[in-house]
Amino acid sequence: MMKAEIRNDWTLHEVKEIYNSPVMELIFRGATMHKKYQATGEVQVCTLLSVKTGGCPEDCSYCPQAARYHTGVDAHKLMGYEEVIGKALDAKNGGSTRFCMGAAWRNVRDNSDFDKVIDMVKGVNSLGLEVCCTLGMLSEDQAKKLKEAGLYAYNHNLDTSDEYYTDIISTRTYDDRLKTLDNVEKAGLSVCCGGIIGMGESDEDRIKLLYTLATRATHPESVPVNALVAVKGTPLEGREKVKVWEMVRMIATARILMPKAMVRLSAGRNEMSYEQQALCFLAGANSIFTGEKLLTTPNPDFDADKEMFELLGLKPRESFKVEKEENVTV
Ligand code: SAM
Ligand code: DTB
Ligand code: SF4
Repeated sequence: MMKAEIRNDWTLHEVKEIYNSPVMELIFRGATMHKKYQATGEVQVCTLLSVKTGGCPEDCSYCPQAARYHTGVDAHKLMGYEEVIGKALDAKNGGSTRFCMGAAWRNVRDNSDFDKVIDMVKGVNSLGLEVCCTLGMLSEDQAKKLKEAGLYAYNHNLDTSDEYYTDIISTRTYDDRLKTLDNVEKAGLSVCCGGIIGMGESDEDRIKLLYTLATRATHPESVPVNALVAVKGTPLEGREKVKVWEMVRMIATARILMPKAMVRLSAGRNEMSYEQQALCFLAGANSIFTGEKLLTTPNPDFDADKEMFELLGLKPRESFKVEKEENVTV
């Protein structure tokens, strides 16, 4: 009997075998799954905005926004409503369908800043954009409030394996992270959860991260794969640049394990040629961040991405596509 392809019972051994297969074979398999479960040639275009930058109390070794590292990122208080809506409109006019607001917070607190974020979510939602937030840890009640305000997805990355996590962050645990993901799910929000490669982790750590994501009761709706942006002043400054083959391996494995997820080629694109990005799309990536900045670091500019889309024959995916498909009655 044919094995089902949407599975939550992957074994670590199976994930390892897929991840370690010869890279051409892996790309072919990722591309095959992509063609079967996704509209090839369609790429989800998302834009990030850091609504609260820097001054974060956490010690994530990769992060330029941690207050304890001297990275030259200025700390700002929460942006105002009008400015955020203006940026969201710019993103929409630039062809983006998902707008993700990030805050350099350890966790959400029930204060006036949260009320302001709730208003921002309402405002961005009313523009017809899929709204996403990444605000740190969240209670179930807070997740529900965001959902009621019109939030579509919540980004909360596991970043790496459970074992390697303690080498990267000491101010919170992997279980804290998992708890927030559960709260997000309970509120009926889409989960966006992925990781970073290039932090000194082993292949085993990468495999374990993918295994953890793919064996959740429900696969994340989107899986960002970030290449470390090694920022000066962070403990990970000077790390060697991630090779395209490592990105391809992560992306193709994610596509094979979680065929229906949006696999996002996230941080690191600024350092990649069109050819390298094309390989990632072929392997199964179907989402990117556009706009000249990620949260604090540079991203390819609008014209470069436009040129790449034209060259590769890619077109932007429409917003709320899954829901539209679910609502179609034949
Ligand atoms: N403070 C919230 C949190 O940590 O969940 C939200 C913002 S945080 C900057 C969002 C994600 O960005 C992190 O989980 C991490 O995966 C990613 N990130 C941060 N700095 C990065 C870097 N230098 N390179 C690649 N990804 C990075
Ligand atoms: C994700 O996985 N990558 C984005 C988004 N989710 C929030 C953030 C990347 C941040 C890269 C470093 C910076 O620009 O500060
Ligand atoms: Fe703070 Fe998030 Fe950066 Fe960690 S990744 S230091 S929690 S902003």
